[in-house]
Amino acid sequence: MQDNKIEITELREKLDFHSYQYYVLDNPQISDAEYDRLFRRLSELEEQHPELITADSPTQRVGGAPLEGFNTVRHTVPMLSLDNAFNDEEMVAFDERLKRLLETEEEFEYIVEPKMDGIAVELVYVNGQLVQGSTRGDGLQGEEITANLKTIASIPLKLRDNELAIPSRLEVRGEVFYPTAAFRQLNKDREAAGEPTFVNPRNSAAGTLRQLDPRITAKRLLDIFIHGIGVIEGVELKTQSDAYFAFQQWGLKVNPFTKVCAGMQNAIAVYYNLLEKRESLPYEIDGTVFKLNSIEHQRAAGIRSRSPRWAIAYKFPAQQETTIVEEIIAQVGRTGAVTPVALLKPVFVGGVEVRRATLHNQDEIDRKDVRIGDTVVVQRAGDVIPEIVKVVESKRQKSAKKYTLPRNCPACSNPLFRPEGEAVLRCDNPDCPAQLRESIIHFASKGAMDIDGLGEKLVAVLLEKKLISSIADLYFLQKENVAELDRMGDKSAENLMSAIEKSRTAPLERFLFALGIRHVGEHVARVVTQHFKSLEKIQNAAVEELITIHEVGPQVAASLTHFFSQEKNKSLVQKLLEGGLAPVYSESRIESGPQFDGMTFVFTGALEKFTRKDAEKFVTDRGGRASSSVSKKTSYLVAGPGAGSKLQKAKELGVAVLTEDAFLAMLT
Ligand code: I6G
Repeated sequence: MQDNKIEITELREKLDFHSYQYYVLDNPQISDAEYDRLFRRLSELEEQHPELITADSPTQRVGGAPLEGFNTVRHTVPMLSLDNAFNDEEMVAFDERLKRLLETEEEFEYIVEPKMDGIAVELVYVNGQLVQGSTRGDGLQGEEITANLKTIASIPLKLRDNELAIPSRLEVRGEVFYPTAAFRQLNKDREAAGEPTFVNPRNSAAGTLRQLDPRITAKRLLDIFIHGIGVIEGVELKTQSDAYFAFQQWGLKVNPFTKVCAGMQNAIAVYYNLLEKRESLPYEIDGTVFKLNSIEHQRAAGIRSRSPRWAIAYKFPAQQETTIVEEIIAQVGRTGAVTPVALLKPVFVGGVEVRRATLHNQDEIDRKDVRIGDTVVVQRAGDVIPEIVKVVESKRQKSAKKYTLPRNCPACSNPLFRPEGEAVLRCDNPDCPAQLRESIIHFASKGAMDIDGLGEKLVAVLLEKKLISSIADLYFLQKENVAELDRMGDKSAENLMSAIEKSRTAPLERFLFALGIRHVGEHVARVVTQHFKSLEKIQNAAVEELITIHEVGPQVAASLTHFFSQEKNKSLVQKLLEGGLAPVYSESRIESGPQFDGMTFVFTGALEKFTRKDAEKFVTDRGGRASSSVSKKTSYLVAGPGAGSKLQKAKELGVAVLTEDAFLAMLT
């Protein structure tokens, strides 16, 4: 019995430690399998000795039977909300207001952190034990959701005992959120099961926390960041950053991007830095939160009725807005895919004007029931084409008109077809003028041949005036003819001619991408080029050899060989070469300093010291390979803050993990 008790205690300590390493520090020390083995052993022992089960045992995260409903609990100290600011001027005004209030001209220290788009909750620890968890509710009272919160692995059931004393009572506030990858998987699973999907991670986090059956909550991989104190007894803290340090000591998870800044201008710089990182974070944030760092200053500033005077949310531009669908058109892409596109009443989304949004295909139009004239919610994220999230049904007018894709290509009238297993309609006319126009636009675009000044409009004019009728004709254009076009003139024509001239010696990988071969994006073009090193070899490559290249699968291989086997494409390449196009394979090899031949690097997390593209170039310039996935062949994983599953996999496989600084040190 005594032995069992000792083993149980040891197992709980081990599991707590590894759970903390994995879920709070994002720094797993053992494999999932090893963790499961320890967990099973503990469950087994507790089953044999139920009298030894304690409320804070790791086995007790997933509670028993479903609840009937939630009790209401009163927060000891009201949970306030935050005022919002939307531009730098408002932030400066906030800073000036505080200086006046506290009668000082000295710069304040601010603590800045991402504002999670999640659900506010409170956790109550008594003598280190989690005794209660609740939602914010109306700020004064919320719903008691302890059983659900206990299922969140990054919430400690008992505070970690470190050098720092454990407060006799601690009430902390935080934001529960759904990590983006887990959210996508959840929706995928729900769709497969025929269940309604969630609109966004925030809604799914809210729905999950309100589950009456904690076993369902446990299956959803929610996470939390702690950011505030309601009550603390027995420990004195001087600054907000001291509080965050203490949270971490006690095993509570704090956002790793939190920064202490001297003065408002430095704090604003952190806002812009996080705005840039927004897309690469593994969760959604909708702004940043600025707080006075000094707790004495916080006390002196005080609170209004619902919000503190010493904190403010500096919101990011919204990534969703509502607007009206003015028209739906069928757009023919360069590969012949016919996509419905909604033409929208122009609206600013996330600081960028949006006029069109993709509707993907007819199934999508039908599923979302989007009609011409509807008010819709549009969303944009990073470089992705804006899309329609949903229709605002309450605003639907009687005049709203349904839309069905045409049976014939809108550009060439060729009958459209839907390949088996695909959702899109296609035009397979090799001479379709829309496909030609789109391929030329793609050819000239930035990531491809980067022909400055040759955009959509000019391509359309050149085609219309019959100055070109294929991609290759670009290299036979005469300056005089271009200069005669409306709104061109001598100077613009000269600029275009020199941009075309420059593109004659574009890197081979960009030329391969510019050809617009299906499934050959920038990354694939790069790995294929690095393997073959010459256009001729790529043209003659066999499927068998192509599939030996890491990251080239049968689909890509088939697409490449098919493209270069077509007479039409062979003569296109031939004519391009005759027009003086001479794509160059340059290893752009840096021969001095460290060399990475035979090594593969993977970059993950939100890199702070360099962009992913630059990092990959550092590696390839020195003979190494940059890959997007971790495998046994990976030499190094370079992990920035917020690294998740790739870091975990690297640890499991024993792949060396580098910080950004360690990677930079390798280059010198
Ligand atoms: O709603 C909130 C989100 C994040 C907050 C907050 C926060 O700090 C990072 N902090 C305070 C003080 C309040 N609400 C009231």
